[in-house]
Amino acid sequence: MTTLTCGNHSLNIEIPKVMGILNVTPDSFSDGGKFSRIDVALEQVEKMIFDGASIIDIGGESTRPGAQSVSEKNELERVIPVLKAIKKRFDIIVSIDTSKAVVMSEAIAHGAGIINDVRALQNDDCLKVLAQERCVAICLMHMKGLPRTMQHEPQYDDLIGDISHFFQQRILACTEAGINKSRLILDPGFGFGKSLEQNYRLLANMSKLQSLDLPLLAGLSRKSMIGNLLKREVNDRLAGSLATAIIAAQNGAKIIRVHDVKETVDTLKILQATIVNT
Ligand code: 9MG
Repeated sequence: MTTLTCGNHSLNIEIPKVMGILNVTPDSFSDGGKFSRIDVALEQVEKMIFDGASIIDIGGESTRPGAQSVSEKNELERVIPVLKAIKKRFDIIVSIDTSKAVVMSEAIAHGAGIINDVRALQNDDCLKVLAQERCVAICLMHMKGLPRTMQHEPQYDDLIGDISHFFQQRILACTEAGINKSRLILDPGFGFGKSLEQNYRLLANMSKLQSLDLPLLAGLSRKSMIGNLLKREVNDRLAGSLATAIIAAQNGAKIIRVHDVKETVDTLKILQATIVNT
């Protein structure tokens, strides 16, 4: 499969594409709420599009380790006005990072083309809402535990096997609910209930998840697995982020979720030029 239907856009993922992160949370771990005002958010989106982003991912609930949950009302107030403003001004695929059925439904009504759920549609009514909305792609992410506690000594019998098994179960839940498999994207969830060593084992073995026959998404940008290894603060992790992006793309990731769009697009162009000339 080389294209994904994302609302009224068709996304060719033969060559890896970049998803730019726009956080609209006040406590987001790396850009700390800088983009919560609509005009500033629009400027940031314009730059990400200019730099080569194919998708803009908006999140109204922080999923950083230890983060507090946010009410439905607050999440809607953070996300929907920004989504509306982006769709009015730009012709770009917008992904909404949410685990709440009401937010999914409202976001789709306002033009979201992808639902990015770190809880893989396990919350109430999510499967039902997305079964009704047939043109929207869905990213199912693997997370062990919940954001508040997920980094407390996560244990696996077989890291890749356990993640594969989780995906098989979630794919089945989707298809049984009436969601076509062709709409799904899988994300192994770097940093979500994985130790430092487990995250690098996952990165090294990510290609094994290709056997599930669905596009893979990887989000590694500025994460602790980079900062803890390199002893770098969050805004000093660009080199590490680019290294992980290139390894993920070489291991089959078709969408790379990042803060630094321009640098990641350049890095992926170098990879692509090398691949076509092998
Ligand atoms: C919202 N969010 C934060 N990190 C993420 C990741 O690695 N993948 C996806 N799909 N979403 C993420």
